[in-house]
Amino acid sequence: MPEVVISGTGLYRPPHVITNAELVEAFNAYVALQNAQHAAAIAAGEREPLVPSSVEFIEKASGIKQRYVIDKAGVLDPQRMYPRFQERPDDQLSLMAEIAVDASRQALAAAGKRADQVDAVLCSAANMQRAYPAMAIEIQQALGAGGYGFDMNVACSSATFAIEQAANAVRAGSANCVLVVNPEITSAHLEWRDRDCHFIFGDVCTAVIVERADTATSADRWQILGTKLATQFSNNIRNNFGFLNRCEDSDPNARDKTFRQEGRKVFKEVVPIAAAHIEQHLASLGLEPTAVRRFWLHQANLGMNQLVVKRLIGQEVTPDVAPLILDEYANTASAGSVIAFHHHRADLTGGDTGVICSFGAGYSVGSVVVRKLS
Ligand code: CO8
Repeated sequence: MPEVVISGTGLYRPPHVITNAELVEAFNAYVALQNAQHAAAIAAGEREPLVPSSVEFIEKASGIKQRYVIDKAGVLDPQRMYPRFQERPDDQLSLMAEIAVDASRQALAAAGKRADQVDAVLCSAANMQRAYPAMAIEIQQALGAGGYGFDMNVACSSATFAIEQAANAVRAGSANCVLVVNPEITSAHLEWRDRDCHFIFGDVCTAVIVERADTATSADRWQILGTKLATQFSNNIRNNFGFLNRCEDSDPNARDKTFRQEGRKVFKEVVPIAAAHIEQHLASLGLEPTAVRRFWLHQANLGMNQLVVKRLIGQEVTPDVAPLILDEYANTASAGSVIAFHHHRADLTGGDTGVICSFGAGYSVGSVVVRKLS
């Protein structure tokens, strides 16, 4: 079977930044409005008052300092508290495809590939903008790529799971060059009015070129030594939005129709699951965790990442070993570990080994062990 490499990555970063201070100001204005509107019910004990958020809590609990978003005004409007996007006609490129095309063109340029050399497009993300036609097929057409395309969703593990599908397609000979693209418009699934999670997510899109090693011309090639995927059902991160909602006569704005989680439980459960997964994957390749030069991990929580890597290498974790992009981008669902790989690999040299690893709702864990080729 042919060797497979990652030969280029791309990153679309939205134009707007929301700092924690801006976010908390808008959230607290929303809280004041709601409490004033429901003052009588609160005074009568029929309703709990909403409680303000704080910058200090957000930074201490998560490590997030800001996030990028496609629309800022809608999110920060205390009368609205979610992004405002304009519906597009069917003959116009859709929003997810637009940001995907941007990131994909960058990845193609980095890999030194033309779009017509791509023979599979996997659009893999935590949310899809519509049921069909597949986003991947629209992206394929917009780029001028050949072959086939399909959509995948494994929540925050969408990128790593897609990289395995891409590597398998190349190994099996059904494709020579695969584009994996992860448009994550998480601002649209986040409940910005919920104090427990309003700070968590940001928008972004990443793209990765996976191809045969013997056709790759990029100077920056990363051999895929192995991939390992695992899932285990949990309701601790859940979103009930779906196409049956209308038939169930459920409220489309009900709390369960956007992202919700039991954050504490997730934190406790993810650390042992992710650490054991990576350790087993490395062992299957004959590698010790201490031999890994860099861990590009899912970016959901600073403390969670430090604990995962500390379990693996048995010592305090520096940004050189496990770089953080969460402070700047927040949680970008499946794109987080790819952003870390995109920004923090240029200093590695031939022979260096690294692990790209995601953990997400499902639960799902996906790891990709790579080695820099010289
Ligand atoms: N401002 C001020 N105070 C607040 C706020 C706020 N915005 N929100 C909560 N508080 C208060 C609470 O009221 C509480 O007060 P008290 O102690 O008096 O009751 C106190 O702060 C502590 O609240 P929590 O216990 O909810 O806060 P945590 O310290 O647990 O932090 C986090 C919340 C940041 C969400 C944290 O639990 C976390 O990051 N958990 C990990 C889960 C995660 O990262 N989720 C992100 C999205 S899902 C995802 O990306 C996948 C993750 C991994 C999946 C697992 C696969 C195996």
